[in-house]
Order: sequence, then C-alpha cells, then structure tokens
Amino acid sequence: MDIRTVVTQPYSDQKPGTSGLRKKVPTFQQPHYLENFIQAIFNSLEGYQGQTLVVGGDGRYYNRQAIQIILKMAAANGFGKVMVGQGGILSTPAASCLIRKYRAFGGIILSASHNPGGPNEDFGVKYNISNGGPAPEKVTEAIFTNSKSITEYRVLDAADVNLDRLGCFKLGEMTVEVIDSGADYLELMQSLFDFDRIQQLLTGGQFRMAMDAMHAVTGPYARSIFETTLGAPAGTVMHGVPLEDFGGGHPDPNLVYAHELVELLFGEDAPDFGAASDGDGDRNMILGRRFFVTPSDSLAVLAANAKLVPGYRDGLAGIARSMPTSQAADRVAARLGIDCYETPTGWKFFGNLLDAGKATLCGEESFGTGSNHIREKDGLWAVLFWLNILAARQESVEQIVKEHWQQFGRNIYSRHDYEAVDTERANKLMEGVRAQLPTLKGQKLGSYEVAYADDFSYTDPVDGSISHKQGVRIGFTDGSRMVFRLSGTGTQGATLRLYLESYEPNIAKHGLDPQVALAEMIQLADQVAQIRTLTGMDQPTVIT
Ligand code: VG1
Ligand code: CO
Repeated sequence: MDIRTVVTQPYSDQKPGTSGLRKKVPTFQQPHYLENFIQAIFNSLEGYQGQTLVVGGDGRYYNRQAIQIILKMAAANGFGKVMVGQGGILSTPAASCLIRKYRAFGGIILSASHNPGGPNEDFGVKYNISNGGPAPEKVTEAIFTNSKSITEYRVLDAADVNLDRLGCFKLGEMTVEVIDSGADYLELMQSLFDFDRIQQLLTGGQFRMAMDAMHAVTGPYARSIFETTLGAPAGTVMHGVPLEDFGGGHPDPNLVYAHELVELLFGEDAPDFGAASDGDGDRNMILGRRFFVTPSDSLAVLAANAKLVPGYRDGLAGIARSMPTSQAADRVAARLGIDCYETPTGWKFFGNLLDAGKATLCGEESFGTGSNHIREKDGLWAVLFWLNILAARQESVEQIVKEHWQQFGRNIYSRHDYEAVDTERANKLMEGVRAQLPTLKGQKLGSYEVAYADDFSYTDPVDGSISHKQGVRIGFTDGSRMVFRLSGTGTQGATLRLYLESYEPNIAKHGLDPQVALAEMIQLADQVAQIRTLTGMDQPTVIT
C-alpha cells in the first residue's frame, strides 16, 4: 500500500461555524487546505480504526474532487469502510439516516447548504458524529485546535474511485461502497408517514402540489418520493436536476430566492400546496394557495397535529426550538403538557435532547424542521408531514394555519437580514447593543416596556455544557421580543440577523401583514442598535 505522509503548514482560519467550515471554493482549492481540515477532523477523533464513515455532498462545484481526496485520506488513516452516495450525492438528512442505520462511526457531509455554488462561490465541510448529528461544540473546537497545529497529513496514492457505479471497491485495505443515495431514506419516510393516504390525495384529481428542488440535492429524492412512489404527475418537482452551480441561484427556500415557486402559488390557478428545499435538503418552505407558512408556525402546526401521523401517533416527548424561533411552539407544548426547550441557533444543539428522549420535534425559524427520526433537520420529511396532515384533515393549508391561530393566538414574526456588512461595523453594532443590556430592563421603548434584556447563554440539560453569547434578546412585558445576532454561516463580511416577534390573541388582527404589525418594533430595533447608521443600509437585504 502506498500511503504518503505529506508535510503541511497550518491555516489559521479553519474554525467551523454554525454548521461546519464554509469558505469560497478558491479558499478550499489552496494547496493542502481541504486535506489539512480533513486530517484535523481525523486527529480529533478516537477509535475509528476499521470503522465505517459515511461520505457525500449536495453535488455543488468541487464535490467530486473533494470526495476523492477524502476517500484516499480515510483509507490512509485506517477507516475500514466508506459508504458514499452514488455520484457523490447525499442530502444532509440522508447522510444522517445512513450513519444511524449502518452504525457508522461518523460522516463527512460536503455542503454549504443554502449558499450559492460554483467555481467562485461557496463550499463547505461538516463532520457528523455516530448519532448522525452535527458534531457538538467540544468536537468542532477540537478540530479547530488541531487545524492550528497540524504538520502533516496521510493520503493513499491510488487511482480515483468510480463514484457512478454502485457496488464495493477496494482502496488500499479499505472498502468503498457506492450506494443508492435515496433508498434507505425512502424506506425511513415510508415507516413514518401514511403513504397510501398521501397517494390518494396526490392522485385523486382534486389536489395539486409543486415542489421546487432549486437545482439542488433534493431533486432526485423528491422525484423518487413524490412522482415515482406516490404517483404525483411528472413535473410536480421543479428544477429537479442538481447542478454544480444550482443554475446560478441561491438554493435557499424562502420568499425571496424561491420566487418561481412563490409566483406559481400566488398566481392564477395556483396549486393547493407548494414546497421548496435548500442546497443540501435539510430546509423546507411550506406554501398553501396564496398563503405562506412561517417556519415557526409550521413547527407549531406539526406539533399540534402530530397524532394524525403514524410515526408520531403515540404523542411527543417534548418540543425544542432555537432561541430566535417564535414562541408559537411553546403554546402547543403547554397545551399538550410537554416540555419545550430553547436552544442556541444550529442543529447541533438538538442532538443531546433527541438522544435523551426529551424532545421529539425540533425546529428553527430559518426553514428547518425535524424530529427524532434522524439527527438533522429534514426538508422532505417536513413536506411529507404536511401532506400527511392535509390528507388526514382534508382542509387547505390556509384553513389549518388560521384555525391554529384561532386556538393558540398568532405569534407574528419576521426576520430581517443585513448581508455582507463590514465585519468591524457589525461587531461594533453588537457591542453597542450589549453595552445597553444592564440598563434596559424596566425602560419604556415606545409603547413597549422592557421585561428582560440579556445575551443568551445555554446550559445543555443533558451534559451540562455551556454556550455563551448566542444572541442578544430584548423581551417586552407583553411577550414581544427582538433578537440580534450575527450569522455563523456566511463567507463574506458579516450578516446581521434581526428577529422580531409579537403575540396577537385578537383574531380580528390575524390577517395583518407582519411588516405592518411589527412596524413599531422594527423602528425601535433601529433606534437601539443604530442599524441604518452602522450598516450604511436603508433596508434589510432579505426579509423572511
Ligand atoms: C443559519 C440559520 C440556522 C441554521 C444554520 C445552518 O445559521 O440561522 O438556524 O441552523 O444556518 O442551516 P446562521 O449562523 O447563519 O444564522 V443549513 O441549512 O445552512 O445547514
Ligand atoms: Co441546509
């Protein structure tokens, strides 16, 4: 066997963010850059000799090259087997499913999720642990520490593996198994949802759906599930062919970037149901005919209706949501008499709660929803969950959400993103808000009174680990709040996220446009944080 030890120099910028290491492709293409990071991952792990690793990505530019490098490094470092998706393709939820099902040691997922792809766009690498979920902070910190002192890496000199042919191949002493990217995932979905009932809905002639895969990884999964298995007409899945640059778009399922789907659902003769997914298939957007479901509401509605779905018929152990996600789910949890957990942003914080059986459903305002079936958020799972509810209730999306608001009240919600802000200015803005925290409590801001103002810290109830500085919150006496944080997934300058929420029990006001209902809070946020002055921007770049 031809194992080479290559001498290398550390890079100082390989700190994983909210979801893995994300950089521009040219950064990853620097000599030894990817290799250093992969070796840093392996160096931070123990006991993987002879074990299985799952590898795959969302098909973006540099996916195939990166996989060849990772396979040769895994072989040189002593893994027994790598399971890789055909063509190098695995959605993030499918990878999580495989790690769990085949009891792999872990997995490497190549994706920058909703960020654009292409030779000058983004690439990313994420390590998942044996529960199938994103590595917790203590692991990502160990990887970063290793990356700063790395002096060599190990790689096998061998020809590339044919990633397009299913079957087992030898790479040195290691086995590479190229597997069907979707079969195990489909089987898992069939075990959770009432496929017969959903099929009746989709083929009964009364109901039409459109699914926008945004030229990203979900395309082949969605076609196989909705068109081949459930019998929806061909063409139900739009933009279903994964492209290395996602057709030049942002594969981000929101009202701004999934505009073709939005135009369809808000147009003449619109379908009854629309959904979109992101680059790596873990996010979802849900639309009814001329109706948008906020991700926070979606989580609450899924929780309230979970008993209609076979996989959740026995009830929920608990619900978990990220801190900036609206408190709509908390109301459902209270009604169900179960716990609701509030975690920092990022799916890695849900892993312990799911493993310990404390939570069954989890969600984030950023179009992420999931459950204990895997340890990642899962776009198609959410779409199937909605379809199962629609099939069981025989009502429209709009009716279901409005009835939900009638029962629970409406948590009016919006997120304003200011992208590509100068990093220094963004930090100054955050420091400026932090400096006011000790004196805000009890103060009147416009028609609101501050009930609390803090920088969110989270103590994991399972392992006691503490995460500080997870977002600045200003809460008001009427339950409204605003949250400020900087993104940990961007690759250009800083992105400020402002999250706004108010609670409206009055049914007569449920039809209000959130931007109108939240107008005073939006103005107060600017007053507190000097957003326009410090960012130099008059308006957010994206409103969701
Ligand atoms: C964003 C979202 C967060 C999500 C993360 C990864 O992080 O806000 O909720 O978990 O992306 O999602 P940030 O730090 O930019 O706010 V994905 O679909 O990129 O894996
Ligand atoms: Co994603």
